[in-house]
Amino acid sequence: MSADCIFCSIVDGDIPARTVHETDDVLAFLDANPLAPGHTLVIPKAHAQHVGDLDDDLASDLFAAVTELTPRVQAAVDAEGANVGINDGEAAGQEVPHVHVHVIPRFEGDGGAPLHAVGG
Ligand code: IU
Repeated sequence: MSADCIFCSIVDGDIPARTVHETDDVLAFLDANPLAPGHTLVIPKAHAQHVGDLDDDLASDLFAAVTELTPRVQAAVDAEGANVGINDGEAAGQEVPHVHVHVIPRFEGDGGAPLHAVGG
């Protein structure tokens, strides 16, 4: 838990979120400003700012939740694919300093950019 971390407040239940999955160590909830229907964030409950701050067990638990959730999220909104990614560090666009994996459902012809469009 880190003071002033909005995602720690969500973990603690002090700020409401639409939870879609929870284990002892990981929480997944719907993004408050979704880029697509079903846009989900998967986070470690313990505060860590950068992916490099995660220990191996927590990184493994986090990715296990992502692999389990991604097809379920896609199915829930009838998506054909998903972008799964982490903005790590301010330079990469990280706005909330608590590691979170975006699972963003994608639809044929939705006009969104692929991850490899970063940097033009
Ligand atoms: P980023 O990778 O740090 O840029 O993404 C932060 C995400 O957290 C972004 O998609 C926000 O819509 C989302 N979010 C949220 O779901 N709930 C909040 O209270 C806040 C941000 I602040």
